[in-house]
Amino acid sequence: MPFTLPALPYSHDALEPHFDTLTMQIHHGKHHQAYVDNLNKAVAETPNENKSIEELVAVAGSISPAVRNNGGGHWNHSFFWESLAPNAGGTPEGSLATAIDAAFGSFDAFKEKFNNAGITRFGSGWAWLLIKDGKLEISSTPNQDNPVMDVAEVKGAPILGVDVWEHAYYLKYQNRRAEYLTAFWNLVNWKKIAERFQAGS
Ligand code: MN3
Repeated sequence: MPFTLPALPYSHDALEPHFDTLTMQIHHGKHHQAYVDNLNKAVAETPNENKSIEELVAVAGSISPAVRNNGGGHWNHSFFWESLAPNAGGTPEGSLATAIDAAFGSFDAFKEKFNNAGITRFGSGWAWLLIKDGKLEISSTPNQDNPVMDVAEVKGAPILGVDVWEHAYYLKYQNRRAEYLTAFWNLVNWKKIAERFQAGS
């Protein structure tokens, strides 16, 4: 079994009250685990079982729907957990703050556009902040697609993403996706996002 569920970089109750403990336990321990398990099944005894998750996701559209959906699910959730932290939120600093202002006008304008990408994604998917051609852009993807996939409409290097599947928020926020997104900003680990920005720009 080449892929395993990564441990969260904090405890399941660490993101309270914004993301509740039960949602985190099920989201990480059941949903993410299922993507890992189904990805392992999809690559078993194929030439893809020795590839890294990055290699698989880059060509996901040409392998199989199972690898696209479950490989995307594994990549996206691993990225998402690392994007969050307890006692986080606030605003970015330094060159990332400057780049956000340059691309979107202000931090508040950026947040509004990012929230809108999440709110208007019909059904299940993700909203992203990514580096494309040296500039910051916002996009959204359906299902478990992401900007590093060959099938993405907007391709680039993501530095922040948010899961807008109902399983990410339904227990606490029911149908109120906008409230979940408001809570999300209290958890964004801007130190990690800035590291990704430095690495990708
Ligand atoms: Mn999810």
